[in-house]
Amino acid sequence: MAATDIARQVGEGCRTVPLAGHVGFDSLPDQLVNKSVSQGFCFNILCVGETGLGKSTLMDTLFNTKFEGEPATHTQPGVQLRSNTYDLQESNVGLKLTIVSTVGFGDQINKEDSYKPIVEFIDAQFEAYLQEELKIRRVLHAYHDSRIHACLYFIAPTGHSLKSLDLVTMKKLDSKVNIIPIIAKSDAISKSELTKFKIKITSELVSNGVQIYQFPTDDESVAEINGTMNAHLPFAVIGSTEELKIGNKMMKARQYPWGTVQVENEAHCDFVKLREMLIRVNMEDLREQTHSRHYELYRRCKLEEMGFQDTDPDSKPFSLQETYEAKRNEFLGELQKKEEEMRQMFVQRVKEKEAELKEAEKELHEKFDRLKKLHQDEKKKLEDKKKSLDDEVNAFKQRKTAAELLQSQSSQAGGSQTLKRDKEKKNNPWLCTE
Ligand SMILES: Nc1nc2c(ncn2[C@@H]2O[C@H](COP(=O)(O)OP(=O)(O)O)[C@@H](O)[C@H]2O)c(=O)[nH]1
Ligand SMILES: [Mg+2]
Repeated sequence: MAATDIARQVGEGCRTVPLAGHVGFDSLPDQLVNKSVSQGFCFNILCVGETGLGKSTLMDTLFNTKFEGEPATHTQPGVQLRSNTYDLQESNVGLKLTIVSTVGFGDQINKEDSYKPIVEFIDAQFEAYLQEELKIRRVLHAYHDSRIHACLYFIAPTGHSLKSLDLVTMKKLDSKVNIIPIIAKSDAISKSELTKFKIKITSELVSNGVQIYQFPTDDESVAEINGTMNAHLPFAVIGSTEELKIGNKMMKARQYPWGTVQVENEAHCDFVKLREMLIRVNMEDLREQTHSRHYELYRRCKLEEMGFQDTDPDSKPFSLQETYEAKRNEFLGELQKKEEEMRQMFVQRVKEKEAELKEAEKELHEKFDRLKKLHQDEKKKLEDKKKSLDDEVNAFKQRKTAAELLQSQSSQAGGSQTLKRDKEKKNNPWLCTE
């Protein structure tokens, strides 16, 4: 249902009645102011820009103080975000101010991923807020909201055009944060060059589809000034904490051999315009836009990613409970599917192992049979050899017996012949026996 329809319905059942006397609810705005003042406010600024472009100096100049911090070096291996929170007090209004600055931005040879730590930082603050919101016991009034309300993007005063690093970074950030582009150290650029540079930057932002923050013109009280200031973007600023006596007044200025540039002189730079727009006129709108536009987008994408929806596929309202149950059923279904898959896999693995074992057993049997046969063959060969040896032994024995017999016979025969010969010798001594 559209918001206007709801408004009409509420209006239809509602009658306007006059009051006979003072009731007191006209003090509601005052009550709100008092409550807000007692709670205090918080504002978080992100300064994105190359090292040495005057980020820290501008913050000191804007808030008329000296925030501590060492100047960053150009030797950082990557981009880091340095965050500091300060408690400031003006009249009876307390402000918890967080200044986040990019350290090492633009100092690497490969600048391809320079925007990533910035995007991650912004998302991390949204995520922390979302987690607080989703808690069962949430304490949002006491929660330190660290979401970035304004991103001051420092452009180098080259007078040429935007660097690709600037365009890529701003493009990546524009749906997450209110970008206010500013030309840093604008005392380094001449008046005519500055006018051309502003036009060039604006046209490049438009042609690359970079959405920068527009000061709101829907509130009548600020519509005129905001409308005029939108035309002055990007603001050309100068920062300085040095105070010089100009006339009979102490003023923030930068002194050069050829003259003095006054930070708060609108003829010299847009510093006053920036301070006016950022702090004095639109601080609340920047906070509001952060919550209702950028955080809302992050929250929506995140919840959709988690599977939450407002309507079902037939565009009927879908409650959180239904979404939860649908998700739970989907999860249980997936779990069951996974379980079944694992069971199947297990059975398959067991089968494979069984087949492997069977194969190994078969191979073992075959090996055993082979060895058994080899053994039998060997045994047979040995038996044959033994038999042939036995035969040989027997034959030898037979031959030996026969030889012995023959020898004994021949020795017997030899003995009778000797007797015969002795006899003959006796009868005939001249007989030669040999
Ligand atoms: N010319 C000029 N110099 C500036 C301006 N703002 C700061 N600086 C000088 O630039 C140098 C670096 O400034 P710093 O604030 O540390 O830069 P950061 O690294 O971006 O924080 C310092 O010497 C400042 O005095 C400016 O608007 N114009
Ligand atoms: Mg610095």
